[in-house]
Amino acid sequence: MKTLLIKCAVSLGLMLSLYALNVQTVMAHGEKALEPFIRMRTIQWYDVKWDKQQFNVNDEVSVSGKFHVAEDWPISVPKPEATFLNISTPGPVLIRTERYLNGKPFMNSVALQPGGDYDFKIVLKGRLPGRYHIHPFFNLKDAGQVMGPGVWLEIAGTAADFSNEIKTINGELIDMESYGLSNGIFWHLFWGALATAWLLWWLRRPLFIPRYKMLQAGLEDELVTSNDRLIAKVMLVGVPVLVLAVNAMTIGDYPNTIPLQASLDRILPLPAQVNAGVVDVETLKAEYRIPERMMTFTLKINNRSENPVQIGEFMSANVHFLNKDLQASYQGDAGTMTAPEGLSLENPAPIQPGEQRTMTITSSDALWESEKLDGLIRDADSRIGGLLFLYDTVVGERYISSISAAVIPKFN
Ligand SMILES: [Cu+2]
Repeated sequence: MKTLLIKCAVSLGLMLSLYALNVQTVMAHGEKALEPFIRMRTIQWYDVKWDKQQFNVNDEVSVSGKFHVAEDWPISVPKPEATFLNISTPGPVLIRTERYLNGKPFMNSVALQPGGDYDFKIVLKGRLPGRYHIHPFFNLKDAGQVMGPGVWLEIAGTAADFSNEIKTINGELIDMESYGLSNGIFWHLFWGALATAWLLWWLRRPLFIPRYKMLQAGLEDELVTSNDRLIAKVMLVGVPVLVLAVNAMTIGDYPNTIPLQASLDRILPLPAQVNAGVVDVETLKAEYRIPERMMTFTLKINNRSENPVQIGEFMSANVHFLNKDLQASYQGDAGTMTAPEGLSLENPAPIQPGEQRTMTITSSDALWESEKLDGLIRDADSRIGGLLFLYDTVVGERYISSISAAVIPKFN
C-alpha cells in the first residue's frame, strides 16, 4: 500500500514537472495535430489582421483577412461543401456579434469553391477579462478544424460589467446573458422530477427475482395494480396534453419567431483578381531534405506583366518564409510563425517582363519541424501546398499563386 502511494506520488510529480517543461505544447491546443496535408492544402489564410489586441470588456474587436481555398484539395478530405467559420477561444471569453464573407453577413455553414479566394470579417465583443490565445478557424465537415493564425488578446475590465442586450424583432430589449434562463432551468427540473417519480414508483417495490417468482406462480395479474394502471393512464394522456398546451401558450406569447436556421449559405468566391494569370507559377518539383529542414521547389515562372517581379514570400499552414532581400513588402505581423530569412532564391535577379524562368527556391527553417509540417513525408498523401507571393517593386502590385507538388524526401 505504502509503495503504491509512493509510486503514485512519484508519477504525479513526474507528470507535473513534464507539464511545467512543456508549456509550449500545452499552449498549442492541437493546432499542429491535424495532418500537414490538411493544414497546407485546404484553407490557406493570408492578410489576417486584428484591429486591436488590447481592449476592455464590452468593447468590440474585429478580425479580418482573406483565405484561398486550395485547388489541390486532398483526395481523402471531403470537399468543402459544409464549412463553418468560427473563432477558437478558451471558453466564452468573447461573443461573436457579426460575421461577413465577401462583405455579406452570414449565419450558417457555407459551401466553399476550391480555387476561390474569400474575404472575411468577424466582429467580437469582450466578455471575460484575461489574456487569451485566439485563432480564427474553419470547421470542415468530416475533416476537422483548420486554424488561421493565432494571436494573444488582452481583455481588461471586470466580468460583471459585461452586458449583451439586443432588440428582438418584436421590439423588446432583452439581456442575452439571462434571457429565458429561469424558464430553461424550470423545464429541465420539471421533466427530470417527473421521470424520476415515474421510475421510483416502479423501483420502490420488490424487483426482478420476486416478480419473476410471482410470474412463475401464475400471479401475473397481481404484478400490476389498479393504481399502477391509473397512474400510467394519467402519464400517457397528461404528458402530451401538457406539451401541446405549453407549446400553444408559447406560440401565443411569441407569435413572430424565426426558426433555428439549418440551411447552407451560398456565397460565391471573390471575382478573379484583375491580375490573375498575369504572373504564372508552375511547380515542377519539390524536395524536402530532412537533416537541413529545407524544402526546395523547382518553379517555372512566366511574367506576363509590364514590370519586373520578385518572389517575396512562401506561406504554408500559417508559416511565412520571407525572402530576406525583399522584406519590406511583407505586410503581416512578424510573429512566432515567421522565418524572416527563410526563403532563398537560386537566382535573385527580378524576373523581367515577358521572361520565362525555371528556377529553384529554397525555404529552410526549424519551423518545418517545430510546426510538425515535416510529418508530411510520412503521410500517405505527401503533397505540399501553399501560397507564393510575388511583388512588382515598381508599382507595388502583389501577385499570389497557389502552388502544390508531390514532395520527395531526402533522408541524408
Ligand atoms: Cu494557437
